[in-house]
Formats: sequence, C-alpha cells, structure tokens
Amino acid sequence: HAAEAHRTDLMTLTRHVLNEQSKHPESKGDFTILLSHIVLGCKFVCSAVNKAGLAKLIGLAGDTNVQGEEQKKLDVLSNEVFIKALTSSGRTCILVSEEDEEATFVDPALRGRYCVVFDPLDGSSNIDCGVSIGTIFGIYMIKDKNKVTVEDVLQPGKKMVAAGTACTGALAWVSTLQLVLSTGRGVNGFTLDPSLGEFILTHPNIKIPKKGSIYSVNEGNAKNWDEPTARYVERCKFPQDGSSPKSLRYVGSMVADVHRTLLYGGIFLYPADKKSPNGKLRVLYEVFPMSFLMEQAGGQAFTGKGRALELVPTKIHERSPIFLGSYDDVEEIKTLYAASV
Ligand code: AHM
Ligand code: MG
Repeated sequence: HAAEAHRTDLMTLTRHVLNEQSKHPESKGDFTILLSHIVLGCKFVCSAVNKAGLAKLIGLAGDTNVQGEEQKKLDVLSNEVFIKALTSSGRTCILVSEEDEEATFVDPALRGRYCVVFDPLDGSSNIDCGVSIGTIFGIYMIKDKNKVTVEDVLQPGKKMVAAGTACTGALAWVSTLQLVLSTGRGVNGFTLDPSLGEFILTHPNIKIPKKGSIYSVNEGNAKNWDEPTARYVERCKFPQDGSSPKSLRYVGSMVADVHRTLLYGGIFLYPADKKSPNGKLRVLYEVFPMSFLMEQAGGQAFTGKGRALELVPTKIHERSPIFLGSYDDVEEIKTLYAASV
C-alpha cells in the first residue's frame, strides 16, 4: 500500500526470484546466484555513469585516476565488470557482449549451464547529457556444459529462460535505477533503494496497455524508410479512424524508450532503411531481450517479416529491424507489412 509510511515486509529481487524458483523442485539456486552477479554489473554501470557524469560536470575528484591516466571509456569498463562478475559466478559458460567481437568461453573450471547475452551500457550517446542509459540482458540455458559451442547462443529468442533491463532515471535530485525482469512468467519491475542497496519490487506483474498513444522512432531516417514503415508513421500522425494522433517520444536509449513503452504503452520502432537493410539494433542482446519482455507483458514484437522471438540468428552480432509494444499497435504495422508483399 503506497500510503504505508514504513514497509517492514520487503519484497527484494532475491526474495522474489527465490519464491519463483521454489516452484521448480529441481532448482538449486543457480539462477539466483547468476542474477545477483548480473545485478552487480547493473549497479556498477549506474554508479560509474553517475560518478563520471558528476565529475565531468562539477569537477569532482575522479575524472582522472590516481596515475593521472586517461580513464577507460565507461562502456569498456562496464563490459569488464560484467565479464568478470559473470565468469566468477561459476554459473555461466558463454558470454556475448555488444562490446566484444568474439563470444567469451568461460574457463571449464568455472563453467555453469547459463549463457548470458548482454549490452552492458546501452545508450552511451546519452551519457554526457545525463539522460537515461542502462543494461540489457538475456539468458539461455544449455544442456551439457562440457560441449559448449557458439551454436548454443545462436538460438531463437523464444528459447531464452529470462531477460531483463536496468535503466537509470531521476526522481527529484535522486538518481534512480529500475530493473525489469522476466523469467518467463510475466514481467516484474524493481527499484533500487539506495539506502539498502537492494532492488525492491515496485511494479508487480507489468502489463502493457493493449493500445497506446505514443510512437517512438528516429524520424530523421524517414527518407530511407520502406513503404509500410512510412505509412505506419504517417497514420500515427494522421489517424484514419478518427482517433487522436499519437505523441512522439524518442530518448535514443533503447532501454529508456522500451521502459516507457512497457509502462505507458505505444510502439517502439527501429525499422530497416535503405542504408541499413537490417536496421541498427542487434538481435541477441537488444531485440530478443526486449521482445521477450514485451510478449511477457502482453505486447508483441515483430521484425517486419515475423515474430521477433522466432528469428534464428546466424552470427552473434546480427541485426534486425524491430517493431515492439502494445498488442494493437504492433498488429497494425503487421497488417501493413502483410499488405505490402
Ligand atoms: P549503442 O548500443 O551504440 O548505444 O546503440 C544502440 C542505441 C539504442 O539504445 C537506441 O535505440 C538506438 O541506438 C538509437 O539509434 P539512433 O541514434 O540511430 O536513433
Ligand atoms: Mg546498445
């Protein structure tokens, strides 16, 4: 109850996941351990970006390190933190990061059954102006950790066992970090309580509105769009059914744009265009986790050809066009693509 001044029964992320896992008698707590290492990475990214941002803006100590060397770029640093946290968890076997050309195969002595695909710091172009950034992750599970190949992560998104995002924001003068997670039974949102260092369940069972009033796209690419995308966006502005035009919102950080779409409804588009026939966003660690969350929240995710989660990636950094969000809004663009073939 929001009016309760002091909560004493805190539903932390760990408690929530343990509750969920207890329904699986075979569960040994591995997922909970893995998740706690992912959470560490997410917290690190948020804290590093906050610190660096403050240091840059008001010149706090920390903009150069003790040796006076130029600091590592935040995305490189964030990636290192994730790779180290995930390998040391003892629960992973393959890691695919946006930052690394090749997949990382975990040392056999430290191997577990989970594969993690992630974008450690999404939205990096927004760091210097203090606008939302975050982390995206997806998790697969393999059968045999002794026979690990890259094929184990070249699996359709519907095979993921979990996906999530962490996204920074601000409330008054306090910076916030929100984590959204699905383990395949709905979507839940958690907010970091900085005084406890814990994520607390603040958005139980997120359901995306069936139809939204916002569209989110980089309209600067309009001259290169294909016909169905162009017609769809035109309809957002000049609806044919007498409804009000949609509002345009575009942060330019996928984590933030999709987070808003989940909570408020609407549609997020990163279509193909003449210059990038496969769009911009990467299948494994951007398109799949976000599509997984959308479907779990009752929305849809479409590539222009079919259901996003059915895509079978052929390489780890593959790209795909993506249209995701409220069920009815995605249905409309599906109709336009179906009519165009
Ligand atoms: P990045 O991984 O280099 O940050 O690029 C991905 C980002 C997404 O967060 C965002 O949706 C998209 O790029 C924005 O692209 P554009 O600037 O072309 O609109
Ligand atoms: Mg990214």
